[in-house]
Amino acid sequence: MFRSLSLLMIPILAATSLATATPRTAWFEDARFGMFIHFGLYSIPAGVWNGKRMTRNDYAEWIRFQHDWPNPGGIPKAEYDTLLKEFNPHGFDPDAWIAEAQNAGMKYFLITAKHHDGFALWDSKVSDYNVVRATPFKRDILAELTAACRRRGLKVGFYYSHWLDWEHPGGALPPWPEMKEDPPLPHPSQDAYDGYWTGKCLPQVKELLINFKPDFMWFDSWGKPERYLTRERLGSLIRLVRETQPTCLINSRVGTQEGIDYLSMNDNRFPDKGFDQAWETSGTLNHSWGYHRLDFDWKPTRQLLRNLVNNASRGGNYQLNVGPTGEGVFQPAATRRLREIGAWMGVNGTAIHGTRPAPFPEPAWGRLTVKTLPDGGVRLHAFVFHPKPGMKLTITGPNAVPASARLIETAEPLHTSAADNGFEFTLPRHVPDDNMAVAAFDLPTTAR
Ligand code: FHN
Repeated sequence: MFRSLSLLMIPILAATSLATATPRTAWFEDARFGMFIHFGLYSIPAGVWNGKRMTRNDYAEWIRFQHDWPNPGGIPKAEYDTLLKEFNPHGFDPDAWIAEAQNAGMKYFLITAKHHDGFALWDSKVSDYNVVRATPFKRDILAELTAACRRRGLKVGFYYSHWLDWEHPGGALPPWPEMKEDPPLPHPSQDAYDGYWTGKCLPQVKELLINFKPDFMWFDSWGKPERYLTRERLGSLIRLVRETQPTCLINSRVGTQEGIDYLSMNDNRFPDKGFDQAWETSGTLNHSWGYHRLDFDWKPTRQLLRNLVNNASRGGNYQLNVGPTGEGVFQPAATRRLREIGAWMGVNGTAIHGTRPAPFPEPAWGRLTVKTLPDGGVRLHAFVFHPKPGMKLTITGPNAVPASARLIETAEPLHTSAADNGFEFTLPRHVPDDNMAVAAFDLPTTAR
């Protein structure tokens, strides 16, 4: 029994609001897990051009710019644009993509509406450089995917490369404008960049907001983008989103932390502490974001699950990326991982979705989350890394022994007892998974 109702409830309820669940970001924080998709013209060459593997960061979606690096400009535009005629992903099935996301336990879906190469995946009236007007495929990929998300109850968001656009002469920035290249790479003038900003970027973002009413936008910049992403330009972009689609969330990679809704970590970076606002990590299944035919560097499912648990326990989301092939299908290695995660989430997702970080010290043996139950009770979850039968573990912080304790997967009850500044629990003789065991502890009704 808890020594004091108020002592227990205060820290736990404080924790549930700690992650600043404002009305706008509440769904995002409850969701915790989403799918990221990189798909575009670059999915066809898939990291290889004229039989030669791309150089530098080996991200397939960068092939236009950095193939044969440091040759400035990479693949000439006219040559790259031959991909337009080839873009015809017969295997694209929006419902199949969204079903994979949903079955993996993902609650939202994010796709590259336009990546750095400037190619748009919707029927843009602003630029003909898009899937409907410039390719034989002619289908509005974003419209179809948005409809599939709405049908299945997933939130939808768009990646939009606002900073770089290699198709528009004014937006064709080298990747890191502050970098000194030898010879120096050409930079557009501020006037030329304005041509891109007001002639393509802002009107295309407006189109996305009006046509699809996205739940969130994921803008992309890094390093020191302020030479082009000035306060004034960023102000115009953020205002546009707020005025056109007030519920739409904006991430920090827009280029500022002012006036945004959630922080985006650097790619594949999983911080060891949370933040006092909503945040996420976008991560890859292998190395490249876009489909790369020579990328065999697949991460094991247990590592992906660990990333998810680490972030959730620290109040963060995880956006796991898939790079569909030029045919528009997921690679078997991606599908297997998504389904393994889905099997795990089908059992343990309750300890991830709708949770907040526990207000207790993070144990060395694993991670904790809490959630408020519909009847007002509070449930604490413990993720035990590398569990061993009979292990005795302590959770420091709660001032009482829980009313009930069990492994989520098997419902096997766990023995608990009071310990200094917390309680101790014992894993059973049979642990169902030697990577991670997930336990749930209910607070006694008398504590409500
Ligand atoms: O340059 C991009 C990269 O291609 C990819 O889209 C990632 C996803 O976070 N963002 C940029 C690099 O940080």
